[in-house]
Amino acid sequence: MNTASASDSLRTFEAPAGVPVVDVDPYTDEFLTDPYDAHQRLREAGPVVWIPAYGIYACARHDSVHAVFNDHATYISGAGVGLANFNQETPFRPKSLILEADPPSHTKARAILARILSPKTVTQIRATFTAEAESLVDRLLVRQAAGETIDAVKDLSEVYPLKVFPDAVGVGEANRENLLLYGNMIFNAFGPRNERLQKSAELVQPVTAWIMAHCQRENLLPGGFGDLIYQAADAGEITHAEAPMLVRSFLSAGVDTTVNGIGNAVLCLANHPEQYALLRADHSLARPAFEEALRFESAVQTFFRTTSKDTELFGMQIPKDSKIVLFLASANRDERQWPDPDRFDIQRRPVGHMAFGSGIHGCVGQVVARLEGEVVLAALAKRVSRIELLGAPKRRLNNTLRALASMPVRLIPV
Ligand code: OVV
Repeated sequence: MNTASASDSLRTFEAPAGVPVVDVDPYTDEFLTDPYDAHQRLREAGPVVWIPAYGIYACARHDSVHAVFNDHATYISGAGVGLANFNQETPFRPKSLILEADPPSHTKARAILARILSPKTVTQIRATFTAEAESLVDRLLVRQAAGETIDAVKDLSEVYPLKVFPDAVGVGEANRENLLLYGNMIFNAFGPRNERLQKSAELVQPVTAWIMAHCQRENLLPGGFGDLIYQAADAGEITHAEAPMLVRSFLSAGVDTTVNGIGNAVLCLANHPEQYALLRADHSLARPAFEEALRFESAVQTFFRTTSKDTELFGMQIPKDSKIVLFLASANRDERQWPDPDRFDIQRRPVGHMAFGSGIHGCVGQVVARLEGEVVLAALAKRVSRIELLGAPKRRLNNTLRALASMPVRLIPV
């Protein structure tokens, strides 16, 4: 049992010999609000450390996070990529055929999703995604001119992915905000069964049937990403029973990630006006700016692996069936990897960042995610000379995501 929370006082787990102990709880409000000092403590303690509150190993350095991601035979995903060990407890929903799977079954699912979310697809959707970003920013400027206060989260970073991604998957217009409730719950569920998960599960409960219905072929428009999954089933690549499960992966992973990737990027640019000025002067920086925002404020903060055998990692002995949490956001601020890591610098080109993971499970949707980020930032750069925060942005605390609830802004038109 490793689902105890740190508030179950005294119920901590004995440290394995020789592994540095770091007494943090990565799921408190304080940690999630500002994780960066704790990340540094975790990194300084060593490449592999022990978190007693949950009885788990942790990697917070770039080299150790990279090493675990790139040894998928030792560090498996099939026992879950959150705190829960599916070898010891039943998953709260049927396992994802791609996220919570290992080769060879993972390989088959991955090939289908990689083909659907390919660079060729991006060339086909780019013009539409660009036009939607530009028309959204135009409409925001009109509303603002009419006296409205614009919320860069509610009116931009949530609206844009909820328009373009479900359109591309082939989900109808009605009730798409259900996807936000679902994503919030899914990413909370990678953490402990705390109050945060409980509340998000209650909120999503009434819309679970809607989510599952939209994994079915009859509710997916012909030619969209969802329909393409069913075409792969028609072609015999997967069974027709597996098809809705792969559509579920689109609906789970494709919205709340980009919502917060874009939200965090806009916040970074609002907080660093000199960097926004560089983007304004050279719109081709939209893509590297989004990439740097992913490094600086990684939307997905953590994923776990489980050891498939007794192993050794950076000199530390780790027994079979141990859980290891990987702090992607900390790897992305590792001073051993990045010069001046706490500086947001859109000219950096942070190749090798861990925000999309690495190895065989590296984000299969990353070309679409990057497209969304790029075209939103480029649309802002074209039409907005400055982004002013009108008040403190509010976070939406999530066990896994670095998420925002609201960000009132003034967009100064060009
Ligand atoms: C990367 C990711 C996050 C959440 C859910 C899934 C994948 C899935 O495959 O369901």
